[in-house]
Amino acid sequence: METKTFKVPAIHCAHCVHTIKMEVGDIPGVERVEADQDTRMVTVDWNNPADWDKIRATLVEINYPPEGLITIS
Ligand SMILES: [Cu+2]
Repeated sequence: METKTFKVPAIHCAHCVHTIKMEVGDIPGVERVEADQDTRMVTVDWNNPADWDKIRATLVEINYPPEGLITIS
């Protein structure tokens, strides 16, 4: 299992948290999505066939891009 914790600056309310949990949670292989409305930190645990590229692409698509998008590998 892989895990990543990152900041999503666009989070501003419980609805944002819900959207991220639903959309990222729908990716096959994603095991857990935690998101905190106050810290704007998101933690995702995943196995195959999910990978960071898919998770990141989904977050960009729903307009919640991870902070430091370019440097996160
Ligand atoms: Cu919101």
